[in-house]
Amino acid sequence: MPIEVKEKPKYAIVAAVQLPSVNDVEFEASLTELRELAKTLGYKVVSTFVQKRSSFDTTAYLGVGKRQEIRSFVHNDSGYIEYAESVVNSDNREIDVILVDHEISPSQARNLENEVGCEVMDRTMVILEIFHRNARSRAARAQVEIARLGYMAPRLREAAKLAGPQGRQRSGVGGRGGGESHTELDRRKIRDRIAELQQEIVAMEAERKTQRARRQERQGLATVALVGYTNAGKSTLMRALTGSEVLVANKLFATLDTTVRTLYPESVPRVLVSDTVGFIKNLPHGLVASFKSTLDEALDASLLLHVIDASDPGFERQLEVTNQVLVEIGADEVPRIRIFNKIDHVGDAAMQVEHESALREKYPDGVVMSAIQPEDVAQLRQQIVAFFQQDLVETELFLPWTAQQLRGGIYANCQVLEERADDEGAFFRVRGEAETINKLREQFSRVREV
Ligand SMILES: Nc1nc2c(ncn2[C@@H]2O[C@H](COP(=O)(O)OP(=O)(O)OP(=O)(O)O)[C@@H](O)[C@H]2O)c(=O)[nH]1
Ligand SMILES: [Mg+2]
Repeated sequence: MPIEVKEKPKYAIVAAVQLPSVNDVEFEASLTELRELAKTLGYKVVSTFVQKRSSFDTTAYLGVGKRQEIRSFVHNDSGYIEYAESVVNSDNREIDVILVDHEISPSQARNLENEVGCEVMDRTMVILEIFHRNARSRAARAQVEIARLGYMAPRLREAAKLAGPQGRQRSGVGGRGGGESHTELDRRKIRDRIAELQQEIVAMEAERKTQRARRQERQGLATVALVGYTNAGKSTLMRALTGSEVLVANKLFATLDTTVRTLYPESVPRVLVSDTVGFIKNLPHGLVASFKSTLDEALDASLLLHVIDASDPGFERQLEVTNQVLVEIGADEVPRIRIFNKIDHVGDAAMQVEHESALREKYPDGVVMSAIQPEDVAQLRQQIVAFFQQDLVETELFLPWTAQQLRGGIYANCQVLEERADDEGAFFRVRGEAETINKLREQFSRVREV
């Protein structure tokens, strides 16, 4: 059941175990990201509880002492102030949820929930919830629902236990109530529903493939896909490059569907740009699988624009995550341009210059820019067009006066460098894709034969 955001403020606390393999910087970055994710869901994070451990506690993720500390905080026990002065729930806020920065097992979640007396959501659940809210199209909705059901299935039994003999429904995890038979029934329903959704997706995919094939047939194969970490500025750049109105929002996972638009002003060859779903560290596995089809767009592209938020202190880690996902979906062979975006958002002017030169040194092939600077966008557009013009050929076409109705086709598909005429017809010196030019020649000769 989705959690309503609008009614009253929702308060959350964040809790995490720091394993020995994770350094402080990484650990902090991950916590910051979880807080961002929480904000996207409409939560106000009032406190963070961390604990260094060699491994997660098998019963309830956090150690017993930390659990008690959180319980006291949630219940605002008076003794708590002496216990840990640094974090006091002084405004006596009612904590709605504890967000845990790892994926934890169903029984760990249940035990923690029981012990601290407050709903627990793990990182996976948080991300699934955001995807669930942001999914718009039928395909995205179906994909998210499959991932959610897959996550929920093993948790049903735990939810039933938590609900107790009365079988009252609990929020969050989505249990239906007590009793084995109910759980089994629910599980079967989930399996059936997943199968049904998968069939729907297969059908939608076939449809999408046909559309894509038609599009490519019509417009050649010049396709670019914007990929990268969530909130990097992909949709902003998409808008700027295509003059279209795609959704831009300062929240995580604003885009869940792939949209396709033409590069604007139009170029020869015409270039199609697609925006894709953002990546994130530890993207739940169910979601990677679900969004594979959406990301196929990236696989099919001739060029990837890997957008990186250069103003984020953790940008290198984010860059790495995107690289990994691209390997996972088999798109690591596609040529790509790295775009270090939001340079305008880095500190003051001096810091921008310094950051930019450091980036240029480390990534000589990368582009350092700002999606909100029209000159930067124009330059990037030029670079994209140049990429696709590498393979263009320059040649001459002759169009007899009797076939002048085809003149528009030349202008629509090629860059006309020169046009001159004689008694028989018109000569065009053109630059275009070899395949397109051959098609035009075929057309001309057919007309002549008629
Ligand atoms: N200052 C600055 N802000 C930018 C720039 N590019 C994007 N933004 C802002 O960054 C936020 C995220 O931008 P989006 O374009 O929605 O990011 P996205 O990569 O599509 O994000 P998801 O769809 O969530 O994966 C928005 O608030 C944008 O206005 C930039 O070059 N400079
Ligand atoms: Mg977007």
